Amino acid sequence: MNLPLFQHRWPQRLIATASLLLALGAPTFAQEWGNSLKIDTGQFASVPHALDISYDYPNPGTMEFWFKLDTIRDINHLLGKRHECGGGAYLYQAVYWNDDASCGIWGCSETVDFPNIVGEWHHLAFTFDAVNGSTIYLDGMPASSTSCGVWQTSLISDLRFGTSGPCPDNQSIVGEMDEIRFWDIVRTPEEIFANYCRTIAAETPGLIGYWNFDEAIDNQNVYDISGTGNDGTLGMTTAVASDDPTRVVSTIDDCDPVATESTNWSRVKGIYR
Ligand SMILES: [Ca+2]
Ligand SMILES: [Ca+2]
Repeated sequence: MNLPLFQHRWPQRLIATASLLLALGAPTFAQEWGNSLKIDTGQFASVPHALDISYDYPNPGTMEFWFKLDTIRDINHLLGKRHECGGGAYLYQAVYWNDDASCGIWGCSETVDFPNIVGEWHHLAFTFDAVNGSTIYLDGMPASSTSCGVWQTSLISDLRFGTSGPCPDNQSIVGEMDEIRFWDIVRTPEEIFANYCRTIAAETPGLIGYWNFDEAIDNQNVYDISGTGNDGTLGMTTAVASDDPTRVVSTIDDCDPVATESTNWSRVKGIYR
């Protein structure tokens, strides 16, 4: 009896896929991303000031995270540690505006142009080093590099996700964030590419902040699972309030680093044009 076509093909495909995975190391095509943080106007998560996530000059570092914007505003603050809104009153920030994504630590900033991203998940990574400069990565690929100037020290303010310091409500994002990781080392291009499509072990060396928002839906705490202990809250406090984002099932479900590389910035779903 002839088997249906798919029953013939699947074993071959599985063998081919397994061979490909072995050849490539261990890329991950499908991940369990748990929950993400869904942020609406005037909502954010807040992590109290701590020296180990301050990146005082000249400490090097890497920041990376996933985000999705459901509405594009003039200014969309993704995260930031700043004490005033506007000017250079920040220690570090990430923002999407004017069809560009920018990541910067004061004195050291990178921008990548990528328009038309409504409703799409993207990954940004930013590395900085007083000697070797900074680089921004979009969806695992380096996009821009430059040298760094001297940046701030001793700036005391909350770290916020979904907005930046006391910036007005109309500059917070309307969308989602997930899988925010801070490092006290400059991750290499190979490390960023190999890991942006996967969750990682909390004890990975150099990891100093890891917020994955996988707590229970009604938990007001935003735990730093890196072991550094920089836990935050939904909104300003653990009280239920209108500044609280909500948790939803994360939909980062199509990440494919092999496709990203092989098509050179053109992902499977045509995200990067
Ligand atoms: Ca998550
Ligand atoms: Ca709250």
